[in-house]
Amino acid sequence: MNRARTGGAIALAGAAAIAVVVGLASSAQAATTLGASAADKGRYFGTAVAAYKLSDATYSGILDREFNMITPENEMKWDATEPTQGQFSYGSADQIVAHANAHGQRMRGHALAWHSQQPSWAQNMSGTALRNAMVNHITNVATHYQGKIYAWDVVNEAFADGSGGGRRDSNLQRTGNDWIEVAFRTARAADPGAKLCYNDYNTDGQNAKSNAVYAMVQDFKARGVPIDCVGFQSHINSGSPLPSDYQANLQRFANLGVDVQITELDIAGSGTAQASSYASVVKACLAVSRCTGITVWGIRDSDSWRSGDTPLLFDNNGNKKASYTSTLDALNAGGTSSPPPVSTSPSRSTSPSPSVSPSVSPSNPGGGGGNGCTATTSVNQWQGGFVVTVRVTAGAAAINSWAVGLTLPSGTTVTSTWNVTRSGNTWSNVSYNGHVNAGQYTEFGIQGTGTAGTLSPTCSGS
Ligand code: G2I
Repeated sequence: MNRARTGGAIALAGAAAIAVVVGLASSAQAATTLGASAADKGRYFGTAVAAYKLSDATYSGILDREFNMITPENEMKWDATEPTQGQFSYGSADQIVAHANAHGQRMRGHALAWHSQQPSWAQNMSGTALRNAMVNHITNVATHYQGKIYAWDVVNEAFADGSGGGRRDSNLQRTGNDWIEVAFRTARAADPGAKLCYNDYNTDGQNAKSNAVYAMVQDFKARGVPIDCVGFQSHINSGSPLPSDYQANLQRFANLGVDVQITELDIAGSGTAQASSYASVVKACLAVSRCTGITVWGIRDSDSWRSGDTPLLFDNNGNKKASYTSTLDALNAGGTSSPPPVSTSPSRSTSPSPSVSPSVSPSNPGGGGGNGCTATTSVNQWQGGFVVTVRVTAGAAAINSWAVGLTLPSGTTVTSTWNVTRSGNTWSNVSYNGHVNAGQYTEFGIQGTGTAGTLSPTCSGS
């Protein structure tokens, strides 16, 4: 990419894309839907979906024809999934996931930790209680959807607007500056196969806010905090216009070693101007090899959270707008750079990288002979609470069951566990994770209050 020219070029990109594609549109090869065209470029094209609209035939007809990625607009948020503390409610979100499964669409999960749309019980919490509640929430929701989510917005909108470049004040922020990395580590432990994203708005160009996010991502990558992607919401309107350095901004994040995604695109306006801006966004994403996909924040204008801005690709009756055509044409015309690796799931192993947690205590090999295993622990400690991730690695032969001996220090209380059954100080496999191939590993988690300290796990396998 020619960075120096990006600023000027992008304003013209939309019009250029429209012009270029007049010819291509009639070509036999041009894809005729957004999802198919994006897929041709190794990307996805998604939309936000509201569960209660799925019974609207016009709505679902467009959804299933055009889109191959779905973000629940509200159904996976904290207030929806844990309306009462400890009581999880997945009905509407499950409905969307079932729809996606039935129609070959993938899911973006949105959003595990956010200052907004918290249930009232969480809004009234602070300190350790809130931190523990957040960890428990993330663990439960990400575990419920384990294996079903392409990418999670783990943390949403944690940075302040304006020139300060700092964190947004919130009850979560006041639990300690490390709340974001704790959220990411917790999500990784619960669903190791999901890409983990930080998502925000007003970060679409280079500014104090995006610089602050950039510094955080850089720091996370340097310290091994598990982050895989950054979402750029891209709610574009006259007060928040499409920045001239949109593509350059995506590229600088991609250069940090994360995927970038356009996560909530809508553009106020109409006609050619709106169509041109949509094409510019598409062109920018296609020009950044790690820009893996685009999601628009709703289907018809009437579905939008800002319906008065007519910001989407279909009119209130479900007819394609000029912006739809410019978007499809830009997708079909794109592909000037090498596409990102095509995969339907993250390319990592199904287990988190060893670097996700700050401390690792090796264990004694257990069992002996060919059926041995080792257990190692990674402790994520904050004031008053912890998450221990225990990794069970099979030795030279596969094992069909395992038991980890692990004694937590006095003064600790276990508040939740996952992927494990406990009997005193013995932690054993559950039905689905007993079998571990030679040299491979599985992980389980323990969340508690108090201080975990240095742990010395043992392992026996059979
Ligand atoms: O605000 C636009 C988006 C900004 N980024 C994060 C997104 O999660 C956010 O989405 C919007 C939804 O599109 C709205 O539908 O988030 C809003 C809440 O912050 C959603 O609005 C809420 C209304 O405020 C509630 O009164 C309503 O009960 O939608 C709820 C469910 O319809």
